[in-house]
Amino acid sequence: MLQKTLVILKPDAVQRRLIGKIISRFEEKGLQIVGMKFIRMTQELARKNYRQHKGRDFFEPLIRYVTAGPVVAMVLKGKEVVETTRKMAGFTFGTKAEPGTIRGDYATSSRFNLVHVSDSQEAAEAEIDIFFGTDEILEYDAVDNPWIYDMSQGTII
Ligand code: FUP
Repeated sequence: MLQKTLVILKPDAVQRRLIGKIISRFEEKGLQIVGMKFIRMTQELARKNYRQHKGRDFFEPLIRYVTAGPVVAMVLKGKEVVETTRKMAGFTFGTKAEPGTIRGDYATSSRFNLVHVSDSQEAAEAEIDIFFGTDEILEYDAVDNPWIYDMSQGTII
């Protein structure tokens, strides 16, 4: 069974012209893009997506950051995709993120950290609903999946 998660390439990723590199990492890992849009995050979307942080001292600066320019919102599909994409993003703060992760390789700030990635399956489902209508998720056969996973026994290994 394959899961879905929400990934957002934040305004610093767009401004620093890193979106191609970041998307390539997810593609090369074998994850499937089933939704993607280039949008300006509205105050309403930002406040909804980060509602769990309301009241924290970094909440308003965070909202200013993610609404400051266009973002790429994506729905990625894959085996244990929430865990995989969290690992690929790396620790929240750039200086603490492991090299080899997106933040570890490209971020130094404790706020401007390039990507948002849902942190649980429940959060992923709720966040996908915030940014995507059901008609904007495109389910299609990934023809290379039988070589990304061993699907020969009816399960996805
Ligand atoms: P993450 O799941 O790694 O994106 O991190 P959090 O959900 O804890 O935080 C969401 C965003 O708030 C981070 F991406 C950056 C911002 N943030 C701060 O600006 N300061 C903090 O101390 C913690 C988070």
